[in-house]
Amino acid sequence: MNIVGSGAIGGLCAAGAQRANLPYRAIVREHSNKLRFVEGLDGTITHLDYAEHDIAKLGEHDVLILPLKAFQIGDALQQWQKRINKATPVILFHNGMGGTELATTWLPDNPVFLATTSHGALKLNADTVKHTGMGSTMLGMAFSHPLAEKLQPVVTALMEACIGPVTWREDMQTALWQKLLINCAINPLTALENVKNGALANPQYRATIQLVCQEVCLTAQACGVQLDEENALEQVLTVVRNTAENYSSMHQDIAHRRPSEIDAINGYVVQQAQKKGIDVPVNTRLFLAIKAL
Ligand code: KPL
Repeated sequence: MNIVGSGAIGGLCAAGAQRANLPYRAIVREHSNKLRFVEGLDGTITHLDYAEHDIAKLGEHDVLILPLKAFQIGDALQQWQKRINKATPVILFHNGMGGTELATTWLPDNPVFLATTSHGALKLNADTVKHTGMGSTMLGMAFSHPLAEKLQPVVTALMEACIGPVTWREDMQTALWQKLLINCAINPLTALENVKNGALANPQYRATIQLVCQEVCLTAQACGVQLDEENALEQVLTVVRNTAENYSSMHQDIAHRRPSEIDAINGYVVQQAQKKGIDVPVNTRLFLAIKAL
């Protein structure tokens, strides 16, 4: 198993693999630091192992996991395309939407999986990640593939060890919209207000979160995806509570003056809503506010 990048979620995956004694290779992107330590929810520290030399090409028994930012996936796929076999399973693991389209463009022949998680994880510094909140991971195919049936149990078991519990989703697009809803509500608000996720439980944010939920549900429905509107607010608040001690990834990106995933999160909703002629004023306001930073 090959895990690319030094992000917080990649760190959780590598630590999970190491604790389960699964062979893995942590691959650092150019100009990035190596992650060294991952602090678990129980405070135990996992020291990550690094392959000393790079691999030339991945085969069909290698799995490639790309836990990257949404805007890094296109470049990564373009680069990895030349270094993998057509049968190498690839797992795209990012917030927001766009993974299916990128996989269709760059890896149309490979079995490509999509993963999304509600675990909270935070980079404390360049070499340390802390697991800050329990969540779960959804896994499904980006598009149908002849190897899907054979690979599903293998990839699910790997991901279960890395970042479980894992639910296999035949309706992955619905799972992605469910996670999109959560990111649309939590990420920009925590970044703009400079607060941890837990602060959003405060009643002062309730009306905004409720409106974000309504707008995302309406847009999803127009795109052919049925979200559970009645429970949408409660789903967001559950993640707020479970990851109360986390700073969201967008909070961290803005705080460290890095590019954020806003285009793939609220930006995606605004774009889809525009296409369908739906007004999404609150998502638009949050999108523009983050863009203006
Ligand atoms: O996905 C997340 C993120 O920060 O991007 C959540 C689940 C909201 C955890 O912070």
